Amino acid sequence: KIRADHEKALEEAKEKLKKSRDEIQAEIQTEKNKVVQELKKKDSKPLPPVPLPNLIGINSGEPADPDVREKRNKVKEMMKHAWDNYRKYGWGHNELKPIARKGHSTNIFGNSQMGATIVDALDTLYIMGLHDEFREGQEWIDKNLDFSVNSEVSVFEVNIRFIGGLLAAYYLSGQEVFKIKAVQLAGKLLPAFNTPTGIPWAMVNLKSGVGRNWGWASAGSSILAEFGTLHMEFVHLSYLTGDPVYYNKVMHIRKLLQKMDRPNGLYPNYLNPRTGRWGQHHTSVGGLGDSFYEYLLKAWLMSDKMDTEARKMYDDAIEAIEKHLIRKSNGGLTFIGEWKNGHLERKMGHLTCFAGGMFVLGADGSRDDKAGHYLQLGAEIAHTCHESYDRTTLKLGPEAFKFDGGVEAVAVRQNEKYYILRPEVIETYWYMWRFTHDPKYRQWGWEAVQAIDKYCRVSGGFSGVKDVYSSSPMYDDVQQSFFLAETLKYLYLLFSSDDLLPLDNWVFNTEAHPLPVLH
Ligand code: DMJ
Repeated sequence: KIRADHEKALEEAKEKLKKSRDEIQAEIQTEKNKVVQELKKKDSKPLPPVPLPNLIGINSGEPADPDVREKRNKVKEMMKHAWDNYRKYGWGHNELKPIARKGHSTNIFGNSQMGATIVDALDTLYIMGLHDEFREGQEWIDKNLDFSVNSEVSVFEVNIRFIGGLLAAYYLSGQEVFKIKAVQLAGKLLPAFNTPTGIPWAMVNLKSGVGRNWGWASAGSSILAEFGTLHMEFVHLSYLTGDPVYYNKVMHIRKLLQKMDRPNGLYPNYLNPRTGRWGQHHTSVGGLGDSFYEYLLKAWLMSDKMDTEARKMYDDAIEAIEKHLIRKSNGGLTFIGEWKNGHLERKMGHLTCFAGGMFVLGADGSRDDKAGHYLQLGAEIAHTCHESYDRTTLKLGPEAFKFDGGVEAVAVRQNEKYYILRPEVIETYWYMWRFTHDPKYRQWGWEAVQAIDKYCRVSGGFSGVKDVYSSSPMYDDVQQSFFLAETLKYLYLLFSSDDLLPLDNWVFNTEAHPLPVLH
């Protein structure tokens, strides 16, 4: 039998070799397509229908004032410039190099072309009424976005940009493909939770499901802002699928955190997923900590204020932060420093500037009825962050700035002087605008539009700059996907009327993807 099989295989091989190279390749391609089609059929089983939440204000926002309308149109034009150039030079790649005019990627997206910019930009395109562009993105996602790839990605980044982006696109457009892709992708992230404690790894291989942590994180730890920024998307996944698995994963993290002692009431940024112990005692409202606090507040808001456990955790955390991390500089600027092993570092990151918006968003419903206090705190942070922009040559904010030794809201180290098209300061302007309607926030937002357009715009898109204090800055040649997802969206909302995505009905994830309140 063995000999017979062998002979048969040889015959087949001989037959094949008679064919031309092109014929053989065509046959291989047909076989591949068949496999892909089979997989698609298997994966795109329709999900059980659930009633859609109240989707209010997805097609509104036209401002009455012609001057504001003009500004809003300018932001839309910038979005078009960023998208068209990505479309032309980076299509399907994760991001764009606007000067080299080719695709760009970083290790957070793994080694695969997952079209991060397309997924991140979809909802911004939708609310701006760029429907042809939205459809192009949808088509690419339908045909090309495939998660069965041997690629190690960041669980946090994929969650906030891809799952958040797909869910928002689904809610806004009602197109099933986005929901199906979000659920498929979430399934690929679940193995990251297979750790002794249930605290997920920072990275997971989408194909093998093997997870691990960043080499640089304290003693093999997972990062607070990463495992603590899954809640909103995972609750929506359970809602849309009727499968509690996602909800259970994030609630398990919350329960575990609730049981742990916190030094001075503060959450350290590092937690070891094997031992369940804190790593280095470093607390930050900027990088490594930021969106954990944001998601506690937003879990409460997204639950129509029913999740009072999340609100309590938020209130406790913010009180400790105010006590230990928030100070006033000699010049009267309120800043949020970083806590490192019992010592306050008087430095604030651009990332930390989102907290102004968070404070004002959390003012209503605050403990001891301190709404006025949090509104004021939000305004003070917005002012400080505006100063960090205003004290530069380009009127764009540095990555980090100090309040030490006579320095106020200014970057000192060369490697902290860059601006990479980040959104946080503009995000805070927008929240402050929505809650106060003080015209200075639109004024500050407009200053940022002009500076970005003047110094970051190049013919191939938008680029970050390496030194905001230099009058002839060098470009970093990266158009970050969050520029389209967040920076331009917040600017557009800032110059829209409040009936576009009203905050009573929508909660924005940390990548500015709006998810509806689940009443
Ligand atoms: C975004 O990807 C998200 O806002 C994240 O929470 C931290 N910051 C970047 C953009 O600066």
